[in-house]
Amino acid sequence: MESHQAIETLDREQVEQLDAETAPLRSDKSTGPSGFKLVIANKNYSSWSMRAWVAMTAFGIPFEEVRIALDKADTSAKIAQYAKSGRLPVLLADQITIWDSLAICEYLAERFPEKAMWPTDTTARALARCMCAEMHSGFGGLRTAMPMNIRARFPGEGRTPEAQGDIGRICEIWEECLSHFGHHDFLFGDFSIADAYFAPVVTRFQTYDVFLGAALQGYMERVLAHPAVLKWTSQALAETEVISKYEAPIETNGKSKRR
Ligand SMILES: N[C@@H](CCC(=O)N[C@@H](CS)C(=O)NCC(=O)O)C(=O)O
Repeated sequence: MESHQAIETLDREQVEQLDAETAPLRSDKSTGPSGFKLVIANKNYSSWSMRAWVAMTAFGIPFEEVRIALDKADTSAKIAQYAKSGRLPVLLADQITIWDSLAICEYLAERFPEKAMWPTDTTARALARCMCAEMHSGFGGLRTAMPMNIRARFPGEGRTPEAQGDIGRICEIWEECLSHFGHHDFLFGDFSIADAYFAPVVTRFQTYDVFLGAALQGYMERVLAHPAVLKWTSQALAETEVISKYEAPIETNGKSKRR
């Protein structure tokens, strides 16, 4: 066959070129017996790490965990051993490096279709993807004024107009999902990637004492009580590193109290 011949006739130079071209996608790092190594940052502070970790844990996907503390002299060098993006989480799997939380979730959902990590209903799945995409690229007001800090309690702080706008939008989409699909359980009924994606928002609302009304408080309590979330948050509480820029929230007048 033509394609077979094409492979056979690749000379050494072409193989080397192909190797070089695909190098950024491959990983030489061992993934251990589970086949997956998830590299994360501090459990107290890293919301993006939490999303991937909670999704893998909630769906019973075994993985080896590597934790790199943020804000240290050697943080960038340590992250660079795994990802050129300089950001965590990173999943090492099947000889490739996946360096983004949403791509990690999508990859795992494809690898394990029987686990139904996304809602099984087409409409619900489309909405779940929209919500995760909106979280992934939006809610900058909330992320800036109310950084994740599971250990801390800053009641009433961080309420900039932008954060308030984001809180309103989050309430709107949670209410819509819970009433149409969630039936007072998780956003789309069973726990899905969408709930893993909003779990760090739930911890923020706890940290900053954002009250959303009885129905949404119930949803937040169910997320916080989910075994995967509980495991992450209890391990976050046991961490001792302090990152000062996440320890002093922004005042409502927009001025930063951060050191
Ligand atoms: N869009 C990325 C964002 C990842 C990200 O910003 N990660 C932060 C930690 S939560 C990070 O690695 N920061 C590196 C640093 O602060 O040195 C994803 O979804 O994975």
